[in-house]
Amino acid sequence: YPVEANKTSVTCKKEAGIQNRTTIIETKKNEETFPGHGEMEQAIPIIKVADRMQSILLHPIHPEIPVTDPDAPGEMGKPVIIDKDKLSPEERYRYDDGFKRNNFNQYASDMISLHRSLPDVRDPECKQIDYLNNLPDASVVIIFHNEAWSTLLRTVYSVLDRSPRHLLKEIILVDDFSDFDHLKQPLDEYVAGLPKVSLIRLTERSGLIRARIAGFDASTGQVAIFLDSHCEATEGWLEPLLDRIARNDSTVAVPDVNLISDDTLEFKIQGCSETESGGFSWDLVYRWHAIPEREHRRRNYNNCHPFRIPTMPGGLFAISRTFFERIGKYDPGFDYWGAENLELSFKTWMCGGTLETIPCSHVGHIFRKIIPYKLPNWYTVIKRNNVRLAEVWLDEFKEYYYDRINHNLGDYGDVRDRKALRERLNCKSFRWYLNNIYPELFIPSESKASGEVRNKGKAICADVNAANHLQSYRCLSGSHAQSWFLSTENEILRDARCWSYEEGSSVIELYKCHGQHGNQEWIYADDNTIYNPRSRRCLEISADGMNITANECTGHETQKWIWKRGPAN
Ligand code: LR7
Ligand code: MN
Repeated sequence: YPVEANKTSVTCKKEAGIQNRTTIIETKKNEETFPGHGEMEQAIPIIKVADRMQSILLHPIHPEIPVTDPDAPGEMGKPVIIDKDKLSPEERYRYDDGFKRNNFNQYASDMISLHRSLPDVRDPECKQIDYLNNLPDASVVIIFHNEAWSTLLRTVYSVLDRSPRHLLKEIILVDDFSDFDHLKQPLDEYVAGLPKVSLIRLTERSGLIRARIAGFDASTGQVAIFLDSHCEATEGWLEPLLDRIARNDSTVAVPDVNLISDDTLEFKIQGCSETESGGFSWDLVYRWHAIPEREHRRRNYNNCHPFRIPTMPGGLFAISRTFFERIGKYDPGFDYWGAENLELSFKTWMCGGTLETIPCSHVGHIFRKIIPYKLPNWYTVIKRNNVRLAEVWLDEFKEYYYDRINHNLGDYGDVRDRKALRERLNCKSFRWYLNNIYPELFIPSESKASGEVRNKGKAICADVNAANHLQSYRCLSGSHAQSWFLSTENEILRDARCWSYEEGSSVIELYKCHGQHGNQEWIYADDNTIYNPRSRRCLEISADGMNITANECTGHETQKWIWKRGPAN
């Protein structure tokens, strides 16, 4: 690690790596094999192939850190492309098994060095910034449940290799009661040999929220930084986060998250949050959206400057120990997964803090479509967490969420402690949060019309199919799939997804609302037509009642629509 953090130590690895290419100091064999990997023993042949390519080079800045061969798989964040058909039956089994266990390509991950190099994705301006000299130190808390060996250890090494020594107090791994063999004794032994790393074992499955609390409670750094167990921190990731907290200890700092492909492990330069802000919809799902103009203006259109976000994705952030304690960490009643990111976001803002994304700090995260591990019942778990969240923080706005769950709250336990905490902290109202921090959020009561959209002639409603296209379906009163809102901006939407006319077709797609009118503007006229001015098309049901599309306006009955609650009735 660097002995001291100063601007010049944060050199672009790409250039430096090339300069030092020839400085081979030793060739370590099996540096990164899976120690005692049990039933995963078959992994070793492939790892050896990777090792053979990994002549260990001298790190350009910190000679004690091994640098891998620039041509080894995945170096510089390049994709690992595997032709599955060319694999032997055993290898193909390993490939499929790895995917099944993780919902990402473990086989590809296992081929990549645990110290792989990454592109320097920072804006050049980031390297000119002077960070404070006496930054607080950080404890990095990495929680995991049944994580793959290579992704977990690559997360750890990315932090060890790329954090200034004096700023990294420790790394705390928290095992949330995993049952994979490689995470048992082999991990104990491996971690024993790593500097600054310790491992906590939870004795029952606690879920990610209580696992993070346990990791935090065991940590001692002035700042706690939480990471998922399949991340890769990039050069210079740490200082920008700590700097914000050093300047204001109630700032919660979120790095700019780069996408790592679940298939090729490619480290994508265009991360999803690169230019995006965070919000939520009334089903209490986190949503990405464009940084609003008011925020661009506030920071003088400087893309390197931190920007304020109404909510955070949840997995990756830095927070001061005192602030996290003051605002009551997380609700320890949250089980398994979900709601904690919105809870922390709401209370940060409502109880006197600031939540922002730091564009100069980049950390990669493997995004997967579906989580691979077991939850007792996905819907019930998330609903329970969300109801706890709504009861404590949403005030009268909780009813919008309850509409989404048919007012069937279920057993959500006791939230009196959490309400008392909010009282004690004297936090502001949710209305204040919406007005001041998230004015872009669509408020259902402000809609011009809502409910089902029924064709006047036929008793058929606007519904949505699996491809996210509008379809016709018999009206099912009260079904969420048929429940829409007409906003004051003339969007027709639900859960941050707007009816979007697809240029060059007649299909209407349900797509992220962009707030720019155009293909998402629908005028509900006095003659009961629903009209998109840009395409000059009207919503129409086909003569046989089978399809809903946007076509040339004719004024026929097939183009007349009645809102359940709306201006026309
Ligand atoms: O029961 C569990 N116990 C755990 O320890 C379930 C999960 N976990 C661990 C798991 O191993 C992982 O390290 O918790 C972490 C998060 O679980 P993931 O990776 O399966 O979740 P995710 O990345 O799909 O989910 C996102 O939303 C979650 C809501 O509760 C959490 O906030 C996750 O941290 C969050 N991930 C991110 O925000 C990653 C960055 C996205 C961006 C940008
Ligand atoms: Mn994750």
